[in-house]
Amino acid sequence: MAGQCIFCSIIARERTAHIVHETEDCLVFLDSRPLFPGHCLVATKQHVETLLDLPDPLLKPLLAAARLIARAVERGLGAEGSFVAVNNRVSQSVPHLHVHVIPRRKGDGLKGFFWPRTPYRDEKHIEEVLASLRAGVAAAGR
Ligand code: DGP
Repeated sequence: MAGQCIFCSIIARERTAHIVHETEDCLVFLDSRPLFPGHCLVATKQHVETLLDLPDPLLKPLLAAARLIARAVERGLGAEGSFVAVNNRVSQSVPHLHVHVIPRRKGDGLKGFFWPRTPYRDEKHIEEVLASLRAGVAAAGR
């Protein structure tokens, strides 16, 4: 699958991405079109198209990784909460199951399904956010 699927290519390290965290079954990386800095995608390493296709043994590992990252955005980035979402087919632009974990703050402007995209200022900004997220992952894992 790695040849055709962009997320399989990221998982195979054939395509670059800013990787936040890795577990046995999932890879967590920054969304290249973030709603807010720190917007993470938690993808299953196994190529599964939608949540509906997820094999039972991967349910817990996927949700556990999403929960870890939801904690990490609070502990690492100081988010007040998070929006955790999965698009299945409709509005799903990459047909490889991934959970969006989006840091939220009150009054951040995310209303309904109008999603303002907030690009990183530069590579340094990405590295700062990555470092904070990784620190959050370490703190959340304790
Ligand atoms: P969805 O629309 O739910 O399928 O979300 C797919 C997300 O994936 C979208 O917010 C942008 C992101 N994305 C697309 N291509 C790439 C890529 O090559 N690298 C990274 N890091 N993110 C990508």
